[in-house]
Amino acid sequence: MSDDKKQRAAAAALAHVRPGMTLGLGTGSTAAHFVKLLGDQGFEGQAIPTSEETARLAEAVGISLITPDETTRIDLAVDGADEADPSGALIKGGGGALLREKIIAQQAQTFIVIADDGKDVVQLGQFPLPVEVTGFAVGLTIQAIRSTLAALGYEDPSLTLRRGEGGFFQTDGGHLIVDIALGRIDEAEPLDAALTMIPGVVTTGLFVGLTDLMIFGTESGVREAV
Ligand code: ABF
Repeated sequence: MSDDKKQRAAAAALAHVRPGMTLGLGTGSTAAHFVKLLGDQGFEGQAIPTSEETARLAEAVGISLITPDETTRIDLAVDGADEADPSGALIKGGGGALLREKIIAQQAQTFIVIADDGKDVVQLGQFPLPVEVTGFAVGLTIQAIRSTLAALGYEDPSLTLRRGEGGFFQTDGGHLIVDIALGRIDEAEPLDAALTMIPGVVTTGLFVGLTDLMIFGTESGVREAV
C-alpha cells in the first residue's frame, strides 16, 4: 500500500535530523508523515513550514516554528514530490505549495525528497506540470505560456486553471495554478527557465538540481538514490 511506503520513506528521513537543526518542512501526505514522526520523537529544534497546512500540523505535534525571516540558515529540508527522475529532477506542486517549497528547497543546505516508489519515474511529464501564475492578466499569461511551449516543441498541450472550492484554486500566496499536460519532458532545466521568464509566471513545479537525496518507500523497506 502506498501509504505504508510513504511512512517508510518518512521514517528513513528522520535519520538525517539532528537536535538543534533548522528544518524546512514539506507539504503533502508523505511530508505529513515526516512531520508527525518528528513530533513523536520530540524534535529539539526549529522548523519553517512550506504551507499553512503543514504549519497547522507541525503546531499540533509540538514542533517549534519560525518564519524564514527569523533565520539565515536552513540545515535540512524534507519534502514530497509528484515525480522524480534518476537525476533527481522533480515535478512538484500537486499540493499547490510549490512556491514556498521551491524557496525552502533551494535555500536548504541539504534537500531530501521522500516518496512512495510510484513517484520514481524514468522520464518526467506524465504528471501534469503545475505552473504558479498571478491572477492579473492570467489569460495573457496563459497565451504566453502556450507560445513558449510551442517554441520548445511541445505541440498544443492542454493547460487547465486548477479549480478549488467555489472557483479557482488559490495558493497560500494568493496566486493561481495552471496544470500543463505535457506527457513527457525531455529538457526540464530549459523548460523551467523559459516558463519562469514569462512575466506573470511566479514559478514552475520543476525542481532541477536541488535534490541531494531521494528516499523511496518500497514494499519491503526503502531505496535511496542520489
Ligand atoms: C508536495 O508533496 C507537493 O509538491 C507534491 O505535489 C506533493 C506530493 O504529495 P504526496 O506526498 O501526498 O504524494 O510537496
